[in-house]
Amino acid sequence: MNFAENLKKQCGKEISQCSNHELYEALLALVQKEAICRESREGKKKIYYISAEFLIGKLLSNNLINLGWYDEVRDVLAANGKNICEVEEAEPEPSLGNGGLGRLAACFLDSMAGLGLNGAGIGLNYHLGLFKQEFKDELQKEMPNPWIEEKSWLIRRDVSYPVQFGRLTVHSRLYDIAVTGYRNRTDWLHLFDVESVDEGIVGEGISFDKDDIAKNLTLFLYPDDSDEAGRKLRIYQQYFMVSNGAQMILDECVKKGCTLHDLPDYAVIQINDTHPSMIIPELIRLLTMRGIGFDEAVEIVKKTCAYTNHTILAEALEKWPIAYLKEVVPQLVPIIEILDDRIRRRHDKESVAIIDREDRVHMANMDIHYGFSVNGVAYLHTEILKNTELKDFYELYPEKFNNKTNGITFRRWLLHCNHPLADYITGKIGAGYKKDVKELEKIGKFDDEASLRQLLEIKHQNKRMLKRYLMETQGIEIDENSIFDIQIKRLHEYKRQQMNVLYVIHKYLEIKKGKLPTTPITVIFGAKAAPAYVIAKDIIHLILCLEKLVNGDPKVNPYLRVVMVENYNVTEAEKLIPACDISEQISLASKEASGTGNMKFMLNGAVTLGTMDGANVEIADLVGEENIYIFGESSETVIEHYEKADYVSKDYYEKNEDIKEAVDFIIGEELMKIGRKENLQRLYDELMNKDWFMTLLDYEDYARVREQAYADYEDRLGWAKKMLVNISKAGFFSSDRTIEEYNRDIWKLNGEDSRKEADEKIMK
Ligand code: 26Q
Repeated sequence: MNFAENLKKQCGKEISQCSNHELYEALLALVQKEAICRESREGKKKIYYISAEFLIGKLLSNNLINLGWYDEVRDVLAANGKNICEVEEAEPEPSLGNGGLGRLAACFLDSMAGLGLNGAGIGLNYHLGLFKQEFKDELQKEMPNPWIEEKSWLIRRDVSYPVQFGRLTVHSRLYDIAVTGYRNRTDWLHLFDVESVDEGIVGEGISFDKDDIAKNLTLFLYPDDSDEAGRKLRIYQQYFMVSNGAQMILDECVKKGCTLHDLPDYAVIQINDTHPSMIIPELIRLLTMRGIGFDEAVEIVKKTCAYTNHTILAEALEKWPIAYLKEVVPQLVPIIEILDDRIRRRHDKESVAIIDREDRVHMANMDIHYGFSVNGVAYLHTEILKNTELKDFYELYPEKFNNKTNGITFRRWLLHCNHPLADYITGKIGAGYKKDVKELEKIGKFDDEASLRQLLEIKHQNKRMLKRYLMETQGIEIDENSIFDIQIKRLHEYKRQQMNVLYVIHKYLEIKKGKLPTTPITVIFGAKAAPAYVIAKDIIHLILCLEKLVNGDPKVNPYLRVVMVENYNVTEAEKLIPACDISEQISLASKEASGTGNMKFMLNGAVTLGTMDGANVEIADLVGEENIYIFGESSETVIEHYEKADYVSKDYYEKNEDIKEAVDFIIGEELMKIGRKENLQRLYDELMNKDWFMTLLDYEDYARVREQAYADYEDRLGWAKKMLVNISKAGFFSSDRTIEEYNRDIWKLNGEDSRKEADEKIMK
């Protein structure tokens, strides 16, 4: 039976008679059936990637690409008067992550499956996900984001474990999502859930009873942790995840013949930041319960667990009061105390202790002592960990430290999200780059005028598509002939959206004075702020007020527009990134561990405007200084400012007239008429009196370099050449490369374990 007939049978009626949602569900069923047929055979050793977040995005198209079905499905739908893009729209986006860390986990699963590694993801099935962002009165409102429909990618399994919290025991339920490998076998994402979850306890917005654990455990991702009940709930979630994960891992290994003494030959566990760190004491506990001596259990765990650090922000490193742990997971406390005691006997530096003098457990410290590998996520990040942030640990265990520069899956971030560019590349260099990204570099040779003009035309086409999308979904009007200057990422002061805003204010004032940009500019933001992060929400308020002011001013809006997209998520990113000209990566040097949006933009032919931070450093290295716009102080200088505590933002305000004008504008008449005094004044005060992330330090250089980028844009062919170099050098940032490095240096699954060769034969 051919595909069209198959689909028709699945639908139970003519394809042309189906709604887009019916077609989505029918395709889901067909894909799921095929994915199950391609389930991996178990090899001996397996990598378990455990993470509180998997920001997987919509799955239909991605799976169609990985199965090699995409073109056929598109054509069958088209032949029946249906548009595959509209069918894609019918799928709800799972919102199982906050940002970079969760999206990275999703890219890694795609690459693991694509490379045929014997691996799985372990996480939680949050019913309402991360909140949905709505704008009302120029403010962010948080709403629940129910994403699980009756028919979904979740497959309910017959697997359940007891998880004990103090006096309360909860029974889990496992749901699996198939991770289809590109032209390869299927791996699984295991998401644990509790059946007693009750969406009915959600009140206004995202408020709910934080104490009713059986009903709220897997309701939301990271509920507000501004109060004690919220923080405790986070510990409940973390322990629920790791206890289920650990029980499942041990069961799977035993089934394969593992005696538990030889666990490291069967399992390697990658701990994604400290959120799953309790798996260390939990595994020790479970091993001792199964008859292994404590000392040996510790040694086994040490050889099984590896830790990835994603942040250098001290405030983001998890430190749990031991009193909370005593309440939620009393069974782990004696184990953690022994682990701490052993470290204290061997080392007297307070900085490497697990339990500090204030009785807080430093999760990262436990990972470093009791895991065999510690990695950062970009070259600079790992260097800062070794030389500054984790220096005392690096001195103890230099052999544990290694760098794994992040990557992105090209299946989603090029083949799926940018068909015109992918087709163009295939037309020039063939399809080989889809499996072996090293071949992408070949596109760099096509720098003749005709080819460059084609590249510009593709960008223009993507800009038109974004224009249409924003009009249809948010009623926002933009000019496709303007420069698209985009900053999309979580809202955080260190990422410095506020610096971008100051520049926008400056431009607005210039235009008002009659100094007009040669090409109009559209500045696009997309960002969610944590519900309890007051200043971040003030920055959103400022952006929304500015959007209203600028776009509503007929003297200004032909030259400048500001757009804040609502509810920025993976789906929005897929529309925004292919249309971007200038990619804003402007974090304070030393603060952004890596960034992965920067890689997605580069791959799609945007030019980076950024600081020497995170993976920007590696991007700059690869493309050369003429193909990137770098500004700002170096990480060394920034770190020195922190050490000496000598940065005074007011000095910069007073020295520079443009800064003064832009900062004052925040509490000036025009914005006050639109916005709320309380929020704008608070943000102004923050910038003037604190500015912890040194916005004003870099502003002058930022504005200068941004002007330079706009000036260079006027030479369209010169610009297209920069785009081309960026695309051609992006191969390094494939997550396939990253995963190969993880496997080579940390996981060490051999060909036999990962079934790679055998499976490659099958999949041909
Ligand atoms: C911690 C304690 C309490 C509540 C929440 C948290 C929490 C939640 C999420 C802490 C951190 C996160 C997420 C961090 C994250 O996304 N980090 C990003 O990881 C990317 C992948 O490595 C990097 O590219 C980014 O630079 C880094 O910011």
